[in-house]
Amino acid sequence: MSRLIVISNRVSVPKAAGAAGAQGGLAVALNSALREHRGIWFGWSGQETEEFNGHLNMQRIDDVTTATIDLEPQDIDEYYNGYANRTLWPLFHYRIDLTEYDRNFGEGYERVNARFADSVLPLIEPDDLVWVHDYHLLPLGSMLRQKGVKNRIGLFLHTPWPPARLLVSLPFHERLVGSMLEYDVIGFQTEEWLGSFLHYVEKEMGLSVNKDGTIDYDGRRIVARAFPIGIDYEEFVEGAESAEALEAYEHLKASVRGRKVMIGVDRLDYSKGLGERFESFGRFLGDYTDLASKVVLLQIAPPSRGDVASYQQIREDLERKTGHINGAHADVAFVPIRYVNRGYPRRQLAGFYRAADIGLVTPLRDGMNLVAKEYVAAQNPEYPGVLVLSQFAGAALQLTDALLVNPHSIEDVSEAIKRALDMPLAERRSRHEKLLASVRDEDVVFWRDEFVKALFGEGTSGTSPQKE
Ligand code: GDG
Repeated sequence: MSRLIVISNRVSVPKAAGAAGAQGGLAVALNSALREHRGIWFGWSGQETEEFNGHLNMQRIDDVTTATIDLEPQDIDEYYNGYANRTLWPLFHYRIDLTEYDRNFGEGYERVNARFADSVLPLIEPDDLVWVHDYHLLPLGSMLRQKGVKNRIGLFLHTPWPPARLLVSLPFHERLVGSMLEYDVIGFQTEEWLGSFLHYVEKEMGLSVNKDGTIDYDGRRIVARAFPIGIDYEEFVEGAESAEALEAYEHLKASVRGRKVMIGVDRLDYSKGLGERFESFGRFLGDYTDLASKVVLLQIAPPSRGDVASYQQIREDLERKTGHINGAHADVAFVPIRYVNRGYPRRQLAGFYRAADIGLVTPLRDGMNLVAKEYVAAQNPEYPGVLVLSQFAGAALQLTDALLVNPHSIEDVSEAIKRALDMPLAERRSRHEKLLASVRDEDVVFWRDEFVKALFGEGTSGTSPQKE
């Protein structure tokens, strides 16, 4: 069996056996694949060093090896806070108004990608499969090729891929996308993002796409495909039934004293549509004043990327909106929005999801959105809650039995809340059953195995002759 080399911006160091529940689903899935393949996970340690030295910090836990490097402050500024989070992230989430183009960011991005390539190079053996993750590392495959790596290399993009008309606003977009054609497999979350990528490739690069979605380029065949990511279903359901989850469930239920609970769980990010969600909830409270004291919105929003100005702004904006809505609709013994800027252990989170009558997942744009799937998995199938889901989340293409909404329309979301509250139990059950089947069958293990199979070259028409 080939070894697997996973490369991502950050490495989630596996916990010792028995403590796996403390990790996110993606880390669990990748770690188990790495264990099966005796693999290595390479990336940035998250630490700063005064001057880059390429020193590899290797750790081995069970059969998984992690290898990390430290980056210097300029790298972190230009590559991570800069090009990744101030240029590509907003652009890929259709926010060209927030997209910053700075030559130093672009240079820093290429420099750090080259540093990643140099550092990981000595770890790659001839039969290894190399799996690169996300928008931080788009040119990494081509840099590895330049250094003579002939292995199969794949990329999975966790974010959306923007329409060509938006992407062309990025200076040197041809260079960035051109570099991606050195991968053997390019994976997207959904057919929609895949379609936008293929459209760009045809229109801007003049390449032809075969009927099966493959692209012939420079004597090689590139597989571009959708691989919708899922959650670690088994782990999540087990967590939702744990003592910690039950305690969290009861704690929340007791605190709301019979009110209906709506829950939102999101990194504090402008792509998640939190401001619009709060406004919609405010509209609901205003339109249905008789229900206003009977509902509560619990919004868990751990801060992220606090070094970037647009993230500081969204934080201020949400604090203002929360204050405004609570000021208008609270009573002496009741506050409609509980807005919490911190994270909770996964099992507690599962208990909160289970206690919520409505899951509000309303991003303006999202590659997939795992919270929607976690909410479904955490429900009691006898008395399931209702998922209200943005049509602009990748998950909406699979979770078609949710109440799909336009998150920009506060009327639409407000009415969906009303519909969810009124939904008869039989309809809740039948919708939940179908949602659950999708979440269970297309879980993270399925996603990972499908990608690794494609990377291995299984099930693809035509071989990928290795480049000399
Ligand atoms: C990117 C893409 C894609 C959140 N708060 C807490 C907590 N979380 C966990 C959730 C969930 C994860 O973080 C968030 O995943 P999402 O998928 O919702 O969103 P992104 O972070 O933007 O992820 C996205 C994903 O990559 C995977 O490909 O789906 O589209 O943007 O698992 O539960 N976890 C804990 N405490 C919290 O308070 N423990």
